[in-house]
Amino acid sequence: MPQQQIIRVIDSHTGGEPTRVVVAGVPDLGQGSVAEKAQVFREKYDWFRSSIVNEPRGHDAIVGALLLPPIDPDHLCGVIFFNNDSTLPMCIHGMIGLAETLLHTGAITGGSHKIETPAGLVTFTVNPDQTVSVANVPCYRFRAAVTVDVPDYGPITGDISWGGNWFFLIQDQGPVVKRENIPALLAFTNAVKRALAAQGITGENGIEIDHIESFGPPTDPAEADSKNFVLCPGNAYDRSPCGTGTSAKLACLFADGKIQPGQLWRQAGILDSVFTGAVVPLDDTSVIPTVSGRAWVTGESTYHFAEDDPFRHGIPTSI
Ligand code: PYC
Repeated sequence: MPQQQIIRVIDSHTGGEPTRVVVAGVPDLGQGSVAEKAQVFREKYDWFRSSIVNEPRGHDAIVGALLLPPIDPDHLCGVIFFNNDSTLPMCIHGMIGLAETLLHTGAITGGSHKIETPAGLVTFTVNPDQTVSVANVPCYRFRAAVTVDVPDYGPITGDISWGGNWFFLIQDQGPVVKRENIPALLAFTNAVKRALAAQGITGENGIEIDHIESFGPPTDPAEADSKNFVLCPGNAYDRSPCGTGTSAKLACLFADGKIQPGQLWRQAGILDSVFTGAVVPLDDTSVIPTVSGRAWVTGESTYHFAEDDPFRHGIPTSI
């Protein structure tokens, strides 16, 4: 990396799930679309990704966000989300964290803003109660009631849905969705993910299903309609209810006629933090979900890269 490059980040969490926005020192990713820039980032700057989110500066749950200039001047910015594994097409907890970060720096004072992501254009809106609502990309259920044989668990049936990432959604199967069961839920969802890959069950166009979402009853039905546990790529679990996972769920609920346009769904995560969501139908197959939650800024850092630090570019997750 260039000697003088200063990398500055701002940390936040959304419902318990951390976001680290890189506000200075973003590498030059060329002139392409955000999806093309994400490709350049994966091919040429994996050391940068690892430096930001992996230990010793980070940990498995952190989602990083690269702030990019917008391609369309009517949009606020572009963003590439990334984690301990690679880049993510979209991330709603991260988008809420980004909005809170931009409020914190004074880059915005409120309002609605269009943001370019590899998955497409999304809009966030800062609400008077300090929550942020994210109108997501079009989401849809790809396949319903798909059964996969999971070694040690038996047949497990779920829906495959696009919520900005690919999800396999499982209802009331496997370990009970509660905090004490996190190790058991990690083992179960990893086994499902491996079985899907081994049995060739994918998202549309053969794309890997890299998020597994297990649902059960909420801890308190007065607070939420459902509780989830979400396995993300890189063997991390989402501390929040996962906004793209909530979008995938909303697409399934709508396809099943279980929610109507505009009807509020309250999705709790494994820590019982809640995202609310609703859909607007787009066409026969897809909906635009809007998901709302709250983020808090937790810190700001300037990173140092000593030449003789063997772990200046992070410790790869596979170690
Ligand atoms: O909130 O969409 C989300 C998300 C994806 C991965 C982690 N969080």
